[in-house]
Formats: sequence, structure tokens, C-alpha cells
Amino acid sequence: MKKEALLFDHDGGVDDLLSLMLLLSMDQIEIKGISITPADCIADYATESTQKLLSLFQQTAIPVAVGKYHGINAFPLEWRAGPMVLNALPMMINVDTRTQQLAPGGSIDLLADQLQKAEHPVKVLLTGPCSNLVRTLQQFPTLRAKIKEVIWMGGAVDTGGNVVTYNHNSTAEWNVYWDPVSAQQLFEMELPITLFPLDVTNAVPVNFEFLKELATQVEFDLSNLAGQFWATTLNTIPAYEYTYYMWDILATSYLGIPDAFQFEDIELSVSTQAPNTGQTLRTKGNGNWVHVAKTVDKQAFYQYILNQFNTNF
Ligand code: AGV
Ligand code: CA
Repeated sequence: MKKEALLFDHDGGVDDLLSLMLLLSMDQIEIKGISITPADCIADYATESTQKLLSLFQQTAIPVAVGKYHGINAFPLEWRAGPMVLNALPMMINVDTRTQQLAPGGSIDLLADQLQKAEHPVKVLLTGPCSNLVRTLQQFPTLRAKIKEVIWMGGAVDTGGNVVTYNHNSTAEWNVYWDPVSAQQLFEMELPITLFPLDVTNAVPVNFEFLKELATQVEFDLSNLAGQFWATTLNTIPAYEYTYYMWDILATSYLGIPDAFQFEDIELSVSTQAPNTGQTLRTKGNGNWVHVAKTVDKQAFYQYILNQFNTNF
């Protein structure tokens, strides 16, 4: 089988790391490089989790780098510590990462090198803010031609956002809010972007029905570890009601089940000012056209995850 080359930039959330597990379970995908954005994570912990997963899947040859750029609107530190707990889980704690080295130049060098080397245009999956990719393409504009598709979990178009903070009206999604300037610049680059905003991710919460079903497959490594990862999200702040979604995992699943989604091409722009900083707005005339996932076959999605995780490392 001819494998599809992919560059993956994530920001170390629990669902980002579950997305890495999902990618590593896909036979048709070849991850050419992993870049970590220090957004919804403390980069050291997220790097460790990433390297431990690569080690468990015997894929330590995949280069990993960390972005040096820190966005405009920081994530709450309580969320950013998430991977610290993952690294202490029984299947993770003794995995030795000392022999694994980070790519020395950081994310921009890694992304640029891999795009440069690619013989054919590659797909880029972003499950955090888009800043690393945007900075790479600003520095090396000719590399835009090496990108086949940008698949990005971000934004909220016809639904409310998930940013609840000072001087904000909650119309923005966090990955865009962290660096709205880069998001607007990404749209202006007119690359083929496939966006997975809250409009579609809201349809797929992580619920107990799914977690219980996953647990029936616990004799398989991936189901076991994924179940443990998701259990750590239960006290996500605010902890009085469990609201954790398949955000990044849904965007990742598009690589395996593209036909499960319905899309709309929408002309968008990004607000860079209060009170709606980071809002992805429908814009007539001077916006940029983006391919936006709006609905998904939920059954097909949950079943796909259960199938992919029904295996060993
Ligand atoms: O807005 C969704 C993005 C996704 O990339 N992240 C989490 C996913 O990795 C930010 C986020 C929103 N709400 C959160 C988030 C929460 N309750 N906990 C952690 N991160
Ligand atoms: Ca994320």
C-alpha cells in the first residue's frame, strides 16, 4: 500500500495525544514529523508523552520538535498540565525516552525540512493553534506549494465558542483565540484548508456509553491506554459537569473516514479584536474560502475509533 505522508502539529492536550494514537493506528498514514505547539500544554510534559507513545508503537524514528513561539492569549495552566498525569500511567511511566532526541532547530525547521524533502505535496494536520505552520510558510513562502491540504481543528462558525474569559463574549474557539493573528494569516494564504470547528465537534462528546464500550476491549493495548487517557479528563475544569469532546480526534478521523462528513464552503475571516477576539466569522467579499465540516455520521465515527483501538501496539 502506498502510504500517505502527513505532518502533525499538536498542542499536547489529552485528545491531541489520543489523536497521535489514532494516527499511529492508521496503516495508510506515514507521519513524517511531529511538531508540538506550547499552547494547551506545558511543552516538556507533552514532549515526553509524545515520545513515550512513539516508543510504545516502535516509531521512534519519527522526528519530533517543539515550537518556540508562544501565542497571544495563554491557555489556563490547569489544562496545560494534562500530559503530566498521562506520563505517570502504568503503561507510560516506565517507558524510557532518554535515547530520543528532539529535532534541534525547533518546529519551523522541522516543518520546513520535511516539506522541502517531500517529493509530492503532503497533508498537514493541526490539532492546536496554527502558528508553527504559518510562521514556517512566512519564512519559506515557496513551501506553500508542497501542501496538499491543511486539516485543522479550530474555530466556531455558526455556534458559540468555548473561550470564557475577561473582555470576551465567548464567540471564539481556543485554538484560534491563542493566536488569532496567525489564524487570519493562514486563511489569507489560500491553501486548501479543511476546518473542523465546534459546529461539528459539538456533535461528538466523550460520553460514558462510549467509554464503557471501549472498556469491553480492554485486553487490547490501544483500548486500555486510550480508556486511561480519557479517564484523566473527567475532572476537566469546570469539573461540575463533564464536558470533553472528541475535538482533535474527530478532525484526525477524517483521514480514515472522509465520507462520514458533510462540508460547506464558507467565506471566513478572523476577528483580532475584543470583544470577539478569535471568532471565525462568515464574511462577504473580503474573506477567504474555507472547506468547513458541518456534520458527521456520529455512529460511523464512534465505531471507527472503537475499531482502530481494538488492537495492540
Ligand atoms: O477548543 C478545543 C481544543 C482542542 O484542540 N482544545 C482542546 C482540544 O485539544 C482547547 C480546549 C477547549 N476546552 C478545553 C480545552 C478543556 N475543557 N480542557 C482542555 N482543553
Ligand atoms: Ca488540541
